[in-house]
Amino acid sequence: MSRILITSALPYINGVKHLGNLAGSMLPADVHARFQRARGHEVLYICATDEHGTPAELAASAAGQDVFTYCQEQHEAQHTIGRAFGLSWDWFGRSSSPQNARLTQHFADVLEDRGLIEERTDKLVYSIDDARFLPDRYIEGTCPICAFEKARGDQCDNCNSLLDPIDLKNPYSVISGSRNLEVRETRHLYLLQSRLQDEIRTWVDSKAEFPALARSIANKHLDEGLIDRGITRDLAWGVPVTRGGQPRIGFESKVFYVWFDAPIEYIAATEEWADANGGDWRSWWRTDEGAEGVRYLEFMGKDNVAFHTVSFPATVLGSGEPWKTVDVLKAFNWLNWYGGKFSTSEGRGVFMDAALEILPPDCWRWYLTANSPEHSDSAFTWDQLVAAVNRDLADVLGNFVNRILKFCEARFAGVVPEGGTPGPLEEKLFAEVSARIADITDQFEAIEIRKSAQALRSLWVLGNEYLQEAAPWTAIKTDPERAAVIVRTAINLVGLYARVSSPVIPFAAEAMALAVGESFPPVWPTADAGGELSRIPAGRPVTAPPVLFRKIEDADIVAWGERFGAGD
Ligand code: B3M
Ligand code: ZN
Repeated sequence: MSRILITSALPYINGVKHLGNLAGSMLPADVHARFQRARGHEVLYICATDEHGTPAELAASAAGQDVFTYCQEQHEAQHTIGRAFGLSWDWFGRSSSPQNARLTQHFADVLEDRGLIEERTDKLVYSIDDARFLPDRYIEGTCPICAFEKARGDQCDNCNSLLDPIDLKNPYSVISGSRNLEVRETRHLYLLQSRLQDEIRTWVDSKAEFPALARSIANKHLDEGLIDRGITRDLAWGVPVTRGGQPRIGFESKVFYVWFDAPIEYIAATEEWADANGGDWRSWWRTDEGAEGVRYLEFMGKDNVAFHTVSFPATVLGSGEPWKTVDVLKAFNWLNWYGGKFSTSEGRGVFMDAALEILPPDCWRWYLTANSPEHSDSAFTWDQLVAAVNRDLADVLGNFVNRILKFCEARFAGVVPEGGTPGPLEEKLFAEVSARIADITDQFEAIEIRKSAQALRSLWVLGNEYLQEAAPWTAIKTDPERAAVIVRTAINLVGLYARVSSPVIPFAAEAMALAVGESFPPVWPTADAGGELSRIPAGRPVTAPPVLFRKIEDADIVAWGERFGAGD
């Protein structure tokens, strides 16, 4: 048994996440966590809301709430909806926790003690009417290059030039529209990443299991040369800047930058979990206190990779302390929405709460796994969703389960029949199922998301093929013992399906397990199908579950298309 630590990128606090966020971090992390638990490993799956920064402040004020109340409510909402999707977090924390504040301040202290943090003076745009410094994205004005009037502080969307906000002409605050702006000097802390260049490269090179996408993103930044990074901001909402436990002089109205404290929350959320459950968080994170043997996997979208292969390692390696670092970094591409992107700010696409209003969680989990934006972007389409639900889940899996259990109820009084011995058809089935179990296990182990789904589907298909060939409805008339073997074997297949499908469709898997009297959550099968398909003994009562998967109707698609504005 190994100890496996899993984290998925922390969803930002500003509202319920869309399906792209789910597909590219939390769902595949959950699938892997469920798989490894079934394998008998000790798994800790940690996630949290990422709560600091200007967008949270602005979202709160747009909602007419103070930022504490806003974050509290949004955290609860994300927690509830994640659970409804079956996300089996061992802890879903908050980056605004006291644990994270302490740990973030600790890292800053240690980094400064080691000469890796220094104070510098920046010139930033200050809005007198808003009484605050404006981050780049909250300043707009006329592009000094092409005269476009709505250029953003960091980039012009018209001519694509990268800009410095102090070069904009006629700048105004995006927050209030005020043009009453001036450039002011302000002091900030810089993490001297340039000094960690070699150490980080050696670290990246040592990570044999990093996939190509993660490695190439890391190397691109390293080849360009790491730049020192401002880790504080002129903001009220965040981790206060301290030195040795006291407010840092001159930094009373500043906080740490959200991307400095957010990854530290992976560790702090584990501490939150330990504080709530009496666990030992240090044995998961300190290699001098037991974390040496931990295998740590991170799941995230590709836009987060640089932060996890350069910035966060700079914090952790720079501390010189024995922290556990990531072994496997699984990065995802985008799930696109009808030619564009899912967008939180523009409310485009299907969001997690709305998704559950129209279909049960397993339908989404299956669809987003089978069509995972894994090795390239993938496009959401209603047609693919219909195919995934109606064909794979309803016609292939649901139909098989229902057919065999209904037959058992009708012809064997709902009791697994005894008698007979497996014949050539069963031997053939065992051989095929053995190969499929081995393949499914390999794909889950390798975190090949789409291939895991394909492998599962091809195992499901075997059930219908077997029933078609074995034809128990004919055998029952001429050879009841033969019919008994077939029904017993097929019911065992239902039990096996419940086990191997449980990482992806946990709700249906539990219903299947219950229907055939098996325990849940399950134990992963061996690849010895002969053994695995004779676990459920003759004499056990079984019941056909209520419809496992309802089919999507044409009328549903019309209604959903209108509701979500898809296709136009
Ligand atoms: N919150 C993802 C985002 O909002 C970011 C991930 C943090 S992981 C430490 O795009
Ligand atoms: Zn321009």
